[in-house]
Amino acid sequence: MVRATVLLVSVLAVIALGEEAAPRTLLSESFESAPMAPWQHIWGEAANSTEQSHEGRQSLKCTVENKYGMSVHYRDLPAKAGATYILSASLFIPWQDKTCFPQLQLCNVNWGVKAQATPVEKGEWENLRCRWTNTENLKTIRVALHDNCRQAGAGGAAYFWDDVELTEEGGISVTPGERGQNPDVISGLEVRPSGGMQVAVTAGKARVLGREVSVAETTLDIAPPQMLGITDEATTLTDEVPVSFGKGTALVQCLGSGPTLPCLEPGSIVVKEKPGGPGGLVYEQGRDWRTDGTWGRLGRLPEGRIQSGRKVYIDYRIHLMRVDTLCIDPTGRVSLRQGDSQRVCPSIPAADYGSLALCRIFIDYGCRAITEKEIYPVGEDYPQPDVDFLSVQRARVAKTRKKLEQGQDVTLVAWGDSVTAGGEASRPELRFADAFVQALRYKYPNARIKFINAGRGGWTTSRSLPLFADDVLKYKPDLVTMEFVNDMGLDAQTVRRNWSEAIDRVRAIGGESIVITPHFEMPMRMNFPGNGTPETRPNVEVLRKISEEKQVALADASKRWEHLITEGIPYPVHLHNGINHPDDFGHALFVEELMRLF
Ligand SMILES: [Ca+2]
Repeated sequence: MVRATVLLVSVLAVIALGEEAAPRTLLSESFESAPMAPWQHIWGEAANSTEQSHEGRQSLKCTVENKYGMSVHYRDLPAKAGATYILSASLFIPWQDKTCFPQLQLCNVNWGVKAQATPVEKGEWENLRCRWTNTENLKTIRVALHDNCRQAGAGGAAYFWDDVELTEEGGISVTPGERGQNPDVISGLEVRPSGGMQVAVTAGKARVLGREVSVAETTLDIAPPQMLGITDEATTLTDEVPVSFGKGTALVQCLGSGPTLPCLEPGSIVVKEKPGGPGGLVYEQGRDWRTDGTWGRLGRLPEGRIQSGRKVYIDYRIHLMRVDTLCIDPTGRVSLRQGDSQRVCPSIPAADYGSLALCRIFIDYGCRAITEKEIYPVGEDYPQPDVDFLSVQRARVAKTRKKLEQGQDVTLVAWGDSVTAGGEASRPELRFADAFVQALRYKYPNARIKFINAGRGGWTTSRSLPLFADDVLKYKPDLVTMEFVNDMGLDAQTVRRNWSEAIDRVRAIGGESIVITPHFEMPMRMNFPGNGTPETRPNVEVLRKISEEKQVALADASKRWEHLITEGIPYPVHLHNGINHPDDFGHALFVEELMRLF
């Protein structure tokens, strides 16, 4: 009875979520210009042509090769579990043509046909249409325009495609910033806290290695969080009042790469006159020294018993963080892959080959028991942005893209704060601005790109704007990327004024701009309500609005970070300084969002 109820509830949940999603266009291609995103092409020839068109001036002319009679032109698109796909296209087969068998198909990535439409007309445009529901939870679907008759000697037969459109309706999707739903779970398999450091997985069914497996209800022990004790750390306390991560005397093991980490075990600090065990004075908090409790920073109280400049010895404890991955193997057994314990950036253990990663458990600093907060179901991948939205954004950097395509000189300035400057990629070439330029160089090998990094650590637009002429405009940039996570603390009006001014001044010298929304900072700075991580900083929405009003391209990194929880990734593990600087993975996310525009 219990199991039936769980099953019914999950089925209803899927239906409810499915009904919320409006149909959206994944692909709309009229072949009027160079393809916006890459079509793949493996047999025969295909090129935009003015010989025939259904709508507009051009269509895609496909010419069959001779050896096997093949012509294959295709595109892969991300698919959502449970969604229905409707593919349509117009096809023209000339009367006089040699025998050919063009078909419109929806396939998986191994060319397994899921739905297809075959023409009956010759000598006039015909609309083909097919539809398919993703009950197999494919992650990718392939739209194929092809002739696969495999008859030798068909070489030269040609036909024309136009107005290819793919829409998606329904499917599992969640509100941004919410915990995910694993697309390979068929029923049950919810992971819940089960008291202390235990989790329970409810019975259910999953798709593992392409097969349906049954999983019995399972309870698992999660290893306790690791804590380290530090003894006799010798230091000299200054009188600076300890505040947050930057002021006061730092405990060495709480120091990250610059600021301190909030990894101190509260109440664990003991400040002593002498190292070792008993003997010597133990100084009192509030009388001899003070701390703000969280950040591992101390200060001497001048009226206390610690003489100025005198060495003291400190004992304290710090927490480490860890991510475990809960897996289901092909026999339906549930197991746990335990991750490494680190002060920052612990790795996320992968599932064994052939096993399903069901859920991640995030053991943050100070975790004492598993609650809902620690449980991160592995859900769907980040969806591709809406095709129409992306095409609008791409048009806003059209001048730069054209110059890149034509192999001209292009000057790019990255304007921003410490993150633009590179904090905290492990190597210079992994800083997002450098990696973006490198990606452009790979994509446009003939272009000559001059790159200037105008990132200044700790600065906001208010502080940077007075130097804008010297930092940015004097290079006469074709393109300026703008990133300021530090602006999240400014008031909305100032953000609006500063960014508008910067965009206007770039435009006035004929340049284009990209507004980059910031990555996520540590949860404490984001004020997350409940168990989700929705974007909470009002200035992010202000930036999106400015990009719309000013008609400049948007690279929405914030949206990408917001989705990490849905993918089962606890985003704080990608903050290299534990506070506000992304690691290499975080920098790569910026590059991905920027490259969507090129
Ligand atoms: Ca057309």
